[in-house]
Amino acid sequence: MKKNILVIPGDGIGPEVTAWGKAALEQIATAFGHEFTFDEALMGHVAIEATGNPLPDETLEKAKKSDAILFGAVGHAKYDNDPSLKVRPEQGLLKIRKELGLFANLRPILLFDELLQASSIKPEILKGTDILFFRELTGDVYFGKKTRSEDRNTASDLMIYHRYEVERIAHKAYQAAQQRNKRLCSVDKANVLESSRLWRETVQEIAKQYPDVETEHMFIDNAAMQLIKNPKKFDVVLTANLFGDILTDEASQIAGSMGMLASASVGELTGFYEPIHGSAHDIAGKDLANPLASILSAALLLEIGFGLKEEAKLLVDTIDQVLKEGFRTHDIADQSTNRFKVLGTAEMGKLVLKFLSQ
Ligand code: GGG
Repeated sequence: MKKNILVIPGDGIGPEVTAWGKAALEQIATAFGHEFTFDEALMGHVAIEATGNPLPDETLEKAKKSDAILFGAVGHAKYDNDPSLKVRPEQGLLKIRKELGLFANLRPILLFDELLQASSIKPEILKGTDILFFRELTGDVYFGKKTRSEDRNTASDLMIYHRYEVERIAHKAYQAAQQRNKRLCSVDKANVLESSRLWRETVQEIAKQYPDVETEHMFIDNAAMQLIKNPKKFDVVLTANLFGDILTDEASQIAGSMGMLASASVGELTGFYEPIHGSAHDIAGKDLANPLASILSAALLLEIGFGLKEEAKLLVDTIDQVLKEGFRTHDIADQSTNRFKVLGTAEMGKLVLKFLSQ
């Protein structure tokens, strides 16, 4: 198979981890006889520094022409500490999602048995958990009108959803549920928010087309609690942009760490694959980041982007093997025991490639 992949490393730990996602794709291409060519582009703080724009036109053009995008992260401490800055790294990410029509962000909560102990939740509660989140990506407060009063003392972000936005992601989530355990939980705040009432009534309509899937509606506050109390109750979770962002960070603790979760954003144009973690600038350049979420993002790119199931499974199985042999990055190493061999970013990346070639 011949494919052209655009790599956007971004900011902070983005470049450190994306290097290993890309290396894994190169090794898979060699092993299976595929021809993957790679190009690179700027986005986020690095793009602002180089061009003044968090999403340069050149990046967007390359993105539209490529067959898949492997992305790292955006963000920088400078902007976190100064909310008055108008041009911000995250604007690049939001704009590329909008421009590529990437309305569905799939976030699998993949729990490796070896990492049951890495979570602060009891292993017996976690074991067997397998959740696929569908986070809506082109609506909500992210894209609604933002205002600030003249005296700067009042601010608003408009939470806005259109019926078609809910419909299109609901179809994708139901279709995924049909291929899994046929259970879908739609998460909203319909007791308070009008946009959530539209969300719920739209999902109720779409549900009629999927009678084989059991539908449940849950308020976000209850979902946040159930995720910790009884994560096995979930199969496919369908939710809005902001709720999905928050719930999946919470769910990363089921998988052991933010450094273990990958995501796939799909929609109208090129698919976009990235770890769910941000730029983590506090650990950038220190060889402390976990490259496994980027390698798992590469696996999603192969499976969802190119339909290469066997290749994707090999990457996931290889990570499982590495973990079974006791290798860990700092974020997933249980500090109370010296049972594990704790590795830096580069050592972990190299080890995955070594196991992959065996
Ligand atoms: N790899 C994910 C990433 O870079 N996240 C940073 C971020 O600002 N994301 C905005 C959002 O998805 O809500």
